Amino acid sequence: MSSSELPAPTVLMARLRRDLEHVAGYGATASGGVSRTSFSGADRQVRAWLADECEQAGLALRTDGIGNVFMRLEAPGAPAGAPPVWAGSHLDSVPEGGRFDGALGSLAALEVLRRLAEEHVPLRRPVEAVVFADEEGNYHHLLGSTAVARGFAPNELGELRGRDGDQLVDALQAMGWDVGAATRTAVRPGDVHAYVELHIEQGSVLESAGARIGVVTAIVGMGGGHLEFRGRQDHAGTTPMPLRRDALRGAADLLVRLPEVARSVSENAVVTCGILHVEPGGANVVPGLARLQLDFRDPDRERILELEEAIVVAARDVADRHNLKVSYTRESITDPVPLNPRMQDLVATVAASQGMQTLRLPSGAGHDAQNVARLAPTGMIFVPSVEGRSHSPAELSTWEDIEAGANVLLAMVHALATD
Ligand code: HGY
Ligand code: MN
Ligand code: MN
Repeated sequence: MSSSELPAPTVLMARLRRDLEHVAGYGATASGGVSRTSFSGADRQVRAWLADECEQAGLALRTDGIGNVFMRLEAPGAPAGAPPVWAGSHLDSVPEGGRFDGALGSLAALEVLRRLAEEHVPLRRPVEAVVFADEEGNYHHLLGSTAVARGFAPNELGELRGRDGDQLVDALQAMGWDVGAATRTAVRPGDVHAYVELHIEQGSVLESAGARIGVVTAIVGMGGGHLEFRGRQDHAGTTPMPLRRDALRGAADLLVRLPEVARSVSENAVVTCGILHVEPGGANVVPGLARLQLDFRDPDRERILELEEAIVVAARDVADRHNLKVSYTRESITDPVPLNPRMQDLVATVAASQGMQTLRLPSGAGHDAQNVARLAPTGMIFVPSVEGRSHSPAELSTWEDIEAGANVLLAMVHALATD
C-alpha cells in the first residue's frame, strides 16, 4: 500500500475546540465577540501563543516581513525545495467580529499538522499552516496574501494607513520587524504545490440546503472607495433649514438610495457603508464634510464597474439636490476568482467519502484564497454558519460541522502531500 492509500488520521476535536475557545479570548469583547485587529495587542498575544504551540508540536515557525506566519512540517526524504502544501486562513478580525471567521481555518490547519506529525504520516512534500496577516484589511484588504501573491512596492506600503490613521510601516516597526523585508514577501507561482482554506460560510445557503460541506466554486469580486460630500459648516441654531448645505444630509440621502442603485445593476450586487466620518463633529454644528467608506460587490467584474459608476451618478445627483460638492476616490477593485476545478472535485470527493452531504456554491465574502489562487491550485471548504450570521458576535457554527470541515481539510492535505 503506498502512502497515498493509507487512511488519513482524523483531528482531535477536543484539542481543536480548546484552541478555538482559547484563541477567542485574545481580543474578547463584552458582547461575546472578538476585536483582534492585525498588529494590535491581541494579535501579539495570539502570535505568541502560536509560537508556543508550534514549539510543543515540534513545528518550525517563520514570520515573513508583512507578518504572515508559516508553521512547517517537514517531509523527511523529500527533494530539497519541494513546494509545500499550504493550508490556512487568518487570525485577525473585524471590530466586534465573531470567533470563527479565519480562526477556524488557521487553527484547523495547525491541528492538521499536529495530527500528521503525531501519526508519523509519510509525506512526499512539506506541509505549511499559513496564517495571513490583516485579512480584514485594517491597512489593506487581504494584506498578507496580497503581499505573498504580488508583493508591495516600498512607496505603496508607505501609503497604507489603518482605520485610526496610523501608518502600516509604523505598525510593522512596532512589531519589531524590518520594514524593508515587507517588500520581499512575494512567492513565485510554482513554489506552492496547492492551497486549501477551511472557512465558515458566513451566509445561510448550506444551512438552508441541509448540506454539511460547501465546495466553493468562486470568490466574489469587490470594490472599495470613498465618497466625500462637502457643504458649508454653520451654526445649528441660527441657520434656517432651507439655507443649509449640510454634508451629512447628502450622505444620508445617498445611503437611502443605495438599495435601488444595487438593484439597478444586478440582483446579486451589494453596497455597504460601514464607516461614516463627519466633520467637524460638534452636536451644535451643521456638518461641513461627510466621508462614506464604501464596499461594493458583485460576482461579475463588469458589473462591479457598473455598480461603481451607478453609485457615483447617484452621489452627483444627491450633491446637486443638496447644493454640495462631491468627489469619489477608488481604493481597490478585485476581480472575482474562480477556484481550480480539480480542487473543487477533491473537496467534493473527500467529503463524500466521509459521508458528508455537499453543495457547490460561490463565496460572497473575500478570502486569502483568492490571492493564493494566482500561485497554486486552490480549493476552499465551507461549513455552515448558524442563521448565516458573521462579522458579528452572533457568528456561530456547530462543533459537529467544525469537526466535519476539519476532517475534510485533513484528508485533503493528506492527499495533496502524498500524491
Ligand atoms: O470582507 C470580506 O469579505 C472578508 O471577510 N474579509
Ligand atoms: Mn471576515
Ligand atoms: Mn475570513
